[in-house]
Amino acid sequence: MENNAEIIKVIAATGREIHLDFNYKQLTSGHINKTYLLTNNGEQLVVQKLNSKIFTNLESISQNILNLGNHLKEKQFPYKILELVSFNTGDYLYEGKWRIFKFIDETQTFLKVQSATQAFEAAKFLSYFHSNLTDLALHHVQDSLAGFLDFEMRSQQYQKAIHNADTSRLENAKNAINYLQENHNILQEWMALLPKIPTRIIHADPKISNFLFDSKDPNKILALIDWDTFMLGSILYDFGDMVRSYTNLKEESDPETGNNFSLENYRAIEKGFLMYLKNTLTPIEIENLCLGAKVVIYIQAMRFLTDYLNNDVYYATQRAEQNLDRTKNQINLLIDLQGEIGDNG
Ligand code: GN1
Ligand code: MG
Repeated sequence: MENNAEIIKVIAATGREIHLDFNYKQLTSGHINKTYLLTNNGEQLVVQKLNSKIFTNLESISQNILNLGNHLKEKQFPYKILELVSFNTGDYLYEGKWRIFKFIDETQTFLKVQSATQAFEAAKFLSYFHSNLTDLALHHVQDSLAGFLDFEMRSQQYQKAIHNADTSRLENAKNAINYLQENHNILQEWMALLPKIPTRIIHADPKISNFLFDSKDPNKILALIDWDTFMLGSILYDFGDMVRSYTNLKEESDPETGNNFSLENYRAIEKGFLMYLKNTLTPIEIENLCLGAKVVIYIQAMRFLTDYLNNDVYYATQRAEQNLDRTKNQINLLIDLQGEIGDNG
């Protein structure tokens, strides 16, 4: 938790006076940035201290948020759009790492999908969101996180982590390491597919906790948030990350096996995602939705395991072994997905 004085300084830097009702609490669902919900003078704001070691292109990220927001406003996008608050300097960043958004009121979020209907609604929303971006030229989106979609590089970082890991962590991770080795073909198939699929603007983090639902209706979405990873890449990544998040019947840190994957939710995501994109996606993209799902889960398992082997330097953890448990959770999901869908999607 940052100290009071620091947060007061950030609010003061927008020209706001601190009022009697000033208070804030930390929101903990993000793994990388620190996020606070703050009240002051009857106004609610989302204040974030960004992890500038991980997000090194913060200026580009602000620019992406502004460009996308303006584009969606021009198109009269009928949902809430993220709105940055500027500082006295006219910038959207303070001391290079603090950022403020207007709060979107009367909403709720979920860490785990509640039903196939909810999975369908989120996928349909993302489909509609994407259909509103097809006429935005690619150059309006700058690289938000270098190497994020470079899976060869992720593989190399993982090999390096294995090489440098403590013997005890290596021993604990033995089964996970073997599983990733045995399923390396998923990554190879993806690398072979990549040159055949188009580059598009993608969100790159459409997990369920990044949707704001109506506080009174768990199936009504008011906004898609977390625009930090907008980048150019394959739309199959977004499809895959939805599957990773909405078919998982366990929370992301739960390592238990048994009933990990919902085929019903998978079908709901397919249906929702194609709703507004059926005529936009190429046949090769449509044929490879399932490979997108498998590779995103595979890579996420590898990313959590890399961080575990590196002694937890990337993802925030609340307990020891959490990154290993996250890895197991992704692997259990992938095993069940492959068991139920096989190679054909
Ligand atoms: C991270 O920070 P957060 O919770 O928005 C990560 C995503 C992962 C996700 C797993 C920049 O997202 O790629 O899918 O955790 N973001 C980054 O929950 O690495
Ligand atoms: Mg994110």
